[in-house]
Amino acid sequence: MKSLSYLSIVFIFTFSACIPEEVAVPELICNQPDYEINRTISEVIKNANSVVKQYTYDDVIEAYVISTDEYGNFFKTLHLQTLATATAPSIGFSVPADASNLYVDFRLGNKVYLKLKNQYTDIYYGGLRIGGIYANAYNESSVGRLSQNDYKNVLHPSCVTFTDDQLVKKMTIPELLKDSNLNTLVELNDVQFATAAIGRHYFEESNNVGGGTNWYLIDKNGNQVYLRTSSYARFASNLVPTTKVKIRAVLTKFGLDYQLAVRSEADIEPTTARGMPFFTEDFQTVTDKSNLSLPGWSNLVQAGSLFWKGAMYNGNGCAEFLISGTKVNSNIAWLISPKIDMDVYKNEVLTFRSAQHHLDVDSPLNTLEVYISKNFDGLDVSKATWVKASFNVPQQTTPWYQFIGSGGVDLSGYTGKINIAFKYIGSGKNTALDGAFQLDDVQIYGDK
Ligand SMILES: [Ca+2]
Repeated sequence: MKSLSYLSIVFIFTFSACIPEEVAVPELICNQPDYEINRTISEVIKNANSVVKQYTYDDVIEAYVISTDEYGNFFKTLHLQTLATATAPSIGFSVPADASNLYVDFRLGNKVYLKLKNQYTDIYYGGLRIGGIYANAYNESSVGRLSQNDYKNVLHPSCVTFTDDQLVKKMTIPELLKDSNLNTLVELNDVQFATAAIGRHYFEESNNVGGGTNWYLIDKNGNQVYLRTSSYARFASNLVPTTKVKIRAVLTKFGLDYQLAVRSEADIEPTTARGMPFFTEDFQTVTDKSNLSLPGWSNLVQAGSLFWKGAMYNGNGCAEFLISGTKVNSNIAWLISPKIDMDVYKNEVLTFRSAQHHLDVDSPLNTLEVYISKNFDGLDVSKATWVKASFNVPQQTTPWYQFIGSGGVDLSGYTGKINIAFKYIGSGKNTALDGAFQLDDVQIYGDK
């Protein structure tokens, strides 16, 4: 993918609406002034925090434009980043500005100077914002849009433009999900839209979360990240690709959710045929806070009296083991899948996602374990032979409620019918061992 050159942008903007034929474009001369840089973005970030603050020094920084409002998926916000060096990854930030068609002056890849004096900074969901000031109805202040009169005094385009290829960072989903990547241009390869998105549009009114739709992109290890598309995106009503894709996007965050936003549909490049799970459970039919009861699944207590429950968080259903009520020494409960036939596909790989909250220590006495059995009778866990599988267990340092991919659990050695068990271990009495675990998106992929 190539960013548009200055010439072609001016050409499209000026002529394409009315004249379809090619028109000779006069050569354009760039004569933007250069400013002396005396501050780095990392220095600005170091001095910013969640409380909005006015910037009092006469400082100038430089950064490169990585977002565009040309295709409607970005609106009144510019995302900019530094150029990565051999020792320092790129650092990004956002600048809200009360202006439409920002792309005309601030083209993709364009180096922009920012004059910081008297502007405001804050850290919002982990990302630096530079802009004006905004006070809400409760008189709480935060960074707001630069005014229409102001933004051109703060943001100064230069004559230097880099390509996408010079600015983008290729990474995997686990590498991606960090605040330090916010507002930078990233590329994910070998990912696909989650099953729930197939046959659906980028934006759907039935899945409208604050003016946009979030669909999960998933990798072969069960890692997921949202792709967010605004209802105003020009491609909002197109269907999402059914293949695997290579995707370039800007990483943003809302609350706990990392969200990728593409500049245009061209950022989503179809690659190879998608992997199709032959077994999936997304827990969307669970009832919040009720003992889990799904067709074919077993929910069995080995110690204590608590079962796995259904949980709903912001519309996402998952399985959860949460210690509440009776405070017994040991809580152990097994959530066991239906029988899965391993003779239909080859090269089977299990993936799922799990999260923790209120976990105080990384201990075998408060954890989630996964087992596979070929001889579970559906009733008695102790009579079956269980083989433990290793996966990425959420750690105490994993942010609460943040689902992480399990990694691929190789099931290719199994034949016949198997059950997969998710075993919770914890203590209601020892409050150091009463952390909760959540489970979602159990999938098994295989080749025919
Ligand atoms: Ca779910």
